[in-house]
Amino acid sequence: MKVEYIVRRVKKDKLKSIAYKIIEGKRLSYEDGVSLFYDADLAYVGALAEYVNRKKNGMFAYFIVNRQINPTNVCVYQCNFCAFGVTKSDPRAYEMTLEEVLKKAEETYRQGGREVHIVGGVPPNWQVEDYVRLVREIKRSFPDLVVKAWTAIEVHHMSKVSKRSYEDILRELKDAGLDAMPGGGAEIFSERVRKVIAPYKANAQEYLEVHRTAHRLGIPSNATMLYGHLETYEERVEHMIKLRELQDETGGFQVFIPLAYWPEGTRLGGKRTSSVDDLKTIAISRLILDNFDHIKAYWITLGEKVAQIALNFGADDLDGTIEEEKIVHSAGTKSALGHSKEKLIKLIKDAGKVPVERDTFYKPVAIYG
Ligand code: V47
Repeated sequence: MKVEYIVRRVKKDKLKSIAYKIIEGKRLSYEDGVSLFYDADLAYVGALAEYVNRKKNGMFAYFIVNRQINPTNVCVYQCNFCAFGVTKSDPRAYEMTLEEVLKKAEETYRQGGREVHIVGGVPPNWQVEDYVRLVREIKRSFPDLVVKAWTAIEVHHMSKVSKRSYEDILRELKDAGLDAMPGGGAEIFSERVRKVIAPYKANAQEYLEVHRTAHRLGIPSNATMLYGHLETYEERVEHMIKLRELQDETGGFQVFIPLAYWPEGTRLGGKRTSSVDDLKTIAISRLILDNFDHIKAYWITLGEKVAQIALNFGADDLDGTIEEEKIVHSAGTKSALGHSKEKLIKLIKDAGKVPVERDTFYKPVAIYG
């Protein structure tokens, strides 16, 4: 269905004018984004988002053969939305040895994986050298594996405990073999909400400053937004616009990943997001973030079926095979793990898209036409 046909059918002038802006390639304002959340239905934002996505990515939808490694769940920050991080004395606390981490990296490499995504808690006793050593040893053992590691939260923490600048720390990590940074830790930038859900860790400005510094040093990174807890639609749009502003400045973000909140076992509690909210949030992010090439439908939080549908609502990437994931599984998701490459290819094909196996930097390594 042509997007112009969909625009003609919509009754509200405001929504019509937003659609014309999109067709003319003009940037949406904060008010436009808020209006899409409140006034537009899913089919409308979905059609517009898919129009934009196809202009950017054609019929391609991406995935990567990768593995997540969560080296420890011990965390000083104890965010209220998180069911993964525990204190050192908690009976659930664990810390992997370097050998255990390397064994996981080896498995990934042997299975044809291209990336290890390292994300975990922030333990009280870790020094900068502990974070650097992990990167250096993985890279030394498996030079071909891309190391996507440590969020802005960890980098800010390292800076705090060592009294060194973000730049200094990121340079050392890069020299050790850090190739890219994941987007975790953004949560929601609104100070009002952050005070309640994540009162102790890096704030919005600090998160953005770490990414700004990484981009300046040639370390590409990803961006996330945790939604579906206490934030308003206005705060979601404000979050996206802050990312869009930084992207205008640096161009260093590779992909935006909306993360649906899972409440089980968290201190914050609450309800799960609806699939309509998930798809609308993905679609609206595609429309607001005009300077991001990619939007990820993270199947761990969305579930495979919604992630698959999202590929027709503005998303063009499914993340990857992942193998292991503890953060959202601690909070209740039942997404099965250890998906084969073939399973992801089938999910994408059944969504009517052309599967592209990519590397961390969205360079295609195989097209399954
Ligand atoms: O920052 C924590 C989220 C993030 C919950 O960069 C939760 O490619 C839902 O950032 N319900 C870490 N989400 C994971 C992450 C990520 C994942 C996949 C790909 C990339 C990438 C990054 O997980 C945290 C937080 O926002 N999280 N608890 C929860 N209860």
